[in-house]
Amino acid sequence: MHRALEAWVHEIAAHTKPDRVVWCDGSDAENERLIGEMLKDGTLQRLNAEKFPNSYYHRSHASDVARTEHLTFICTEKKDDAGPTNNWMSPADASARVWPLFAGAMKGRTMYVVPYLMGPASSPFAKVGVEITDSAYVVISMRIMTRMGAVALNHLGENGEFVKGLHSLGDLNPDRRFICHFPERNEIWSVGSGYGGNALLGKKCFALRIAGAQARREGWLAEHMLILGLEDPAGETTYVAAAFPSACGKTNLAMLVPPASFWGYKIWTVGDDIAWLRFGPDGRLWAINPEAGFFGVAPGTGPKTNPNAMETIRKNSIFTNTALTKDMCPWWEGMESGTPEGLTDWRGNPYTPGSADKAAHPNSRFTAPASQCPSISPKFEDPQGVPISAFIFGARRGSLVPLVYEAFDWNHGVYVGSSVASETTAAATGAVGVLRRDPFAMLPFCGYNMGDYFGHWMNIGAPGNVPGTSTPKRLPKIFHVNWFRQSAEGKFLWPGFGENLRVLNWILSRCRGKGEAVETPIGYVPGPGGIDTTGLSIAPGAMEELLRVDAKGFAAEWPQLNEFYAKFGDRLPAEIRRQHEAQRKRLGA
Ligand code: OXD
Ligand code: MN
Repeated sequence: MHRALEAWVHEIAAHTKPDRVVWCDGSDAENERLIGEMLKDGTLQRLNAEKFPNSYYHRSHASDVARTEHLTFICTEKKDDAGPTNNWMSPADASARVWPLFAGAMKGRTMYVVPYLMGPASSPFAKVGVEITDSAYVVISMRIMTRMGAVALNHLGENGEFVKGLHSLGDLNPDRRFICHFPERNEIWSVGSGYGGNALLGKKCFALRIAGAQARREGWLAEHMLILGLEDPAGETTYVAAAFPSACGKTNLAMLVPPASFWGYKIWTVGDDIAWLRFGPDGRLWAINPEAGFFGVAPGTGPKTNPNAMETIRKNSIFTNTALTKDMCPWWEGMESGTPEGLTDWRGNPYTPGSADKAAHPNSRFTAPASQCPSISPKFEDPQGVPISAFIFGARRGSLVPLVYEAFDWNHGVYVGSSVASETTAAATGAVGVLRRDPFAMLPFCGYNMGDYFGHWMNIGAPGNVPGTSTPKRLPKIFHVNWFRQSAEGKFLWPGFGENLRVLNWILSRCRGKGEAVETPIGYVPGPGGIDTTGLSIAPGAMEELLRVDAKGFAAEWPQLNEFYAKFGDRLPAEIRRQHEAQRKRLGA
């Protein structure tokens, strides 16, 4: 037994006063027992056993359907260490305001102790977390999303380090909802929400906010990035990691099916949301996906947009806040053409086709084991991960930002990542479609001062050898993409989905020292013919428009970006300032 773990579990039980404490082992029998209990009490409904075997439906409280960024706090001793982009609460205030919400919160409930491992079982990069929760839905979801139970306790041993995560549904009242992170003591408190990003503490809370702070201390990276391998017809696979804001298509890109004209190419999925990266013995950055499952946005996922996801979710999956068909199958907008009769909407009401409301909540989700994905990479369980050749930053921008461009070098690429702005989506509570700065797609997930985070990225790429070795660094190239450019009439200019391979292929050739490129004030864009358009149906002139760099438009945004950087005061790295000034000059602003 691990004494510190046992002591913590006793402390939490004494405070939350559950009727019983259950240590979860992650076994099939335990999973079946929990599912049986939830079917009885109505937390879950069994889905059509023929079409979706061993799959379940869950409807969350209508006020608890997305991450609540305004209720998410970084609790560092000093406010400046949380930085201007995070909500801050001092640990003392958290003890006074949030800890009492846990007092007696588990009376009449079961307290589950959920040990889990982030990363492949034998990976030296894997880390252990333990989540204490009073939600059985959280337990069965953690079993899909992480390596849960005995495997984590084995990894922990008698003295290993672990991240403490305390979660209670509380009374689900948003007025008493807090998601608090203590990066200085590797601890998370979450109360008042059962929604994935707030309640499955291994994901955003640990693997990004807490691990991000650990990564800075220990010299590695914890990023909001998918990882994919692109295999060419010669059988060579090149891996890239790509950061996009929530609900901007990371899962679709990670599972992309190449267009017919790209015969012999194949995409291998390593991860769809989170990457942990470290220097390997060859000086390259190697990435693992710390997760074991996909918690994907359902609406828009269909046989055309993401056939691999549709295959992945056919069994052993959980669906949350989608609609339901008459024959108990999950349904959402974009799953198929047309709307079937007899749907029940995500709130549990009969749905009238053609109604202005959506049948599925726009942030409804599937939770499915990664191992079921037809494109899952043979390297998914590789303890060392995969070597990354390119970082890609993406954004949802209806205008201005070209389809793809390449940064001049590492420092410029870090500047590009730091300047990302994107239109907001339904993945977080609040207005949708509003442009906001979302550096590295990490705005909601950076567990410390984002100025220091930019500095950490600069340090990772600082000239010289891998720290502590005589191996020169071999850094990935850095790119920016935007699949979401629209015409004046509001039509998407780029078809996206499988066709994005054409862009990835240009990126791949640049990584191999090939590929036509033209220098512009913001970076290199593909030269004429740089992107293979064989078999692509696209409006005349669209390709030119997609690759056009509107220097005046970028110059007009420069002051707004300047204001954003000013927020960081002296925590903004001098090199970001220097890059920003150089960009101004190049833009002629
Ligand atoms: C997610 C998110 O769930 O980014 O991955 O919100
Ligand atoms: Mn995400």
